[in-house]
Amino acid sequence: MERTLLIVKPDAVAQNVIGEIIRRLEEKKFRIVNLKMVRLSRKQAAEFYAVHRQRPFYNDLLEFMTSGPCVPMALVRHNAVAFLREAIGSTNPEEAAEGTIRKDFATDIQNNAVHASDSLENAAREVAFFFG
Ligand code: FUP
Repeated sequence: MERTLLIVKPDAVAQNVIGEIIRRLEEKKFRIVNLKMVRLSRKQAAEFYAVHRQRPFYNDLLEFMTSGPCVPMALVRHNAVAFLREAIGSTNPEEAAEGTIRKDFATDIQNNAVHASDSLENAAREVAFFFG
């Protein structure tokens, strides 16, 4: 079993689809082992996305991630990291596969509904970031 992190981002919270996203994850046999609603500070968002600090979209990304509450959750499943990446779809919703969370709920590459850890190493870091 692996543990990974999903964040329902502020755009998806504003669309009232927290429950629908959780329903899809539970249907795919992810077990929620921790969950909360948080409004990230600028400092927290900057730390979470520090790997992107040199990228041109970094400032806009921080503005977006601090624009409203988000819902991080720790998920457990066999092959959780890869399965969750598949379930959310491509970063850019125009490239996301049918039936993925981003295909259905993302607006554009920034307002893309959810975050999911992209490796086991990042999953451990990101779960610890929110849940200690
Ligand atoms: P992902 O792992 O799919 O979330 O994608 P990345 O790690 O490449 O990007 C992290 C976040 O940066 C994305 F979710 C949204 C934002 N981003 C942009 O706003 N513009 C871009 O061109 C690329 C990423």
